[in-house]
Amino acid sequence: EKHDGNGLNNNPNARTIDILQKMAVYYERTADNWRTTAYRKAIAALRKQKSKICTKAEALAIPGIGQRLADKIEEIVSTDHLRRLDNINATPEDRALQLFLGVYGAGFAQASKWVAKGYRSLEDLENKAELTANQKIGVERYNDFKQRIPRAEVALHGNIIRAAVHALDPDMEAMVAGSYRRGAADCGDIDILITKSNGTIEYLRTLMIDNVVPKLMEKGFLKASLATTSRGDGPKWHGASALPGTDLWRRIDLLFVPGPEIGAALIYFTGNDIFNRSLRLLARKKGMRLNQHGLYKDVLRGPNQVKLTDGTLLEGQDEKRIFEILGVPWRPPEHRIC
Ligand code: DCP
Ligand code: MG
Ligand code: MN
Repeated sequence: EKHDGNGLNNNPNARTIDILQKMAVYYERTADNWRTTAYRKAIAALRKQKSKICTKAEALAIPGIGQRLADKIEEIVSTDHLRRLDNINATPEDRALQLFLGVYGAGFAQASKWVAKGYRSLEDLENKAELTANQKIGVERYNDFKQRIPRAEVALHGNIIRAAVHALDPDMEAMVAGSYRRGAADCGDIDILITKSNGTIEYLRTLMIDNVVPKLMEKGFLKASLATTSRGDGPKWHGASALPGTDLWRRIDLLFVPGPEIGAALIYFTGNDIFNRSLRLLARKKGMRLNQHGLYKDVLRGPNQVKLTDGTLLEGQDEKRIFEILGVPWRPPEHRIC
């Protein structure tokens, strides 16, 4: 049975969750991490409830829901509405800010600048603003990128990438991760892991960036390259793709992973992000460290928990084994929603 990737099937609190979700999205966009986390924790807790939570007292009895959230839950249930959500869209400036925050690559700072310059619409941005190449794409394809991608279509994009990758190297693998792997009925973007059991990151990257990506651009499947990063999270390519015969652009992310790291990378790229955070925190509490490359022990930390050494690799390849070593019961991707 497929769900929305966020565990919302016939949930008695679906309406409440829907409104809290909108608040969470708002806070996420305004980079209010503290509130975003509080809302998402409350949403996760509500999802687990078997009955409808109607009063503040009922809400407060649930771990992970505090006073303010409990007030809001009661307001939503009793009025079928949340006034705070209306306020977010109260003025033309607010509405413009919300609109601009949806432009790919535009953060809060950029969106605020556009508002301050007096821009109020996408047309304003197109006609008056000085846009970077990526921002131009973000504006032109605003309505495309905003749309959810049906699960079946995500699979088709995955198949095209996989076929292209196999044509060059039959030992290279392409796996669809992200919300798709969590079983979502529709996804915000397409997340694909590219790996080879004995392939280095450099090998994978070169093959993809110098061969597969240009070829798929030429074929017209890939539409634009939006970002390539190689630091921090590891080599990643962000771009856009569209199925043959359509002009609906989708956001697609490719992550390159050497074989020995595939288990840790699968955990990372399957998410969700909150689940990842809690798993990493748990590892830390047990004196280990989990990142997208592997699970490590004997990580020396100095004052303020600053990491002094990388530690010894315990496991990177086997996803299940990482759960085992952490002492966490195996959680299939569909249940990795926090
Ligand atoms: N990820 C993470 N921390 C972040 C961003 C992402 O751990 N700050 C990981 C977990 C995500 C995965 O990367 O599940 C893919 O990121 P997406 O932003 O594509 O998120 P999802 O695929 O989970 O959801 P969506 O359907 O919105 O794309
Ligand atoms: Mg995704
Ligand atoms: Mn993504």
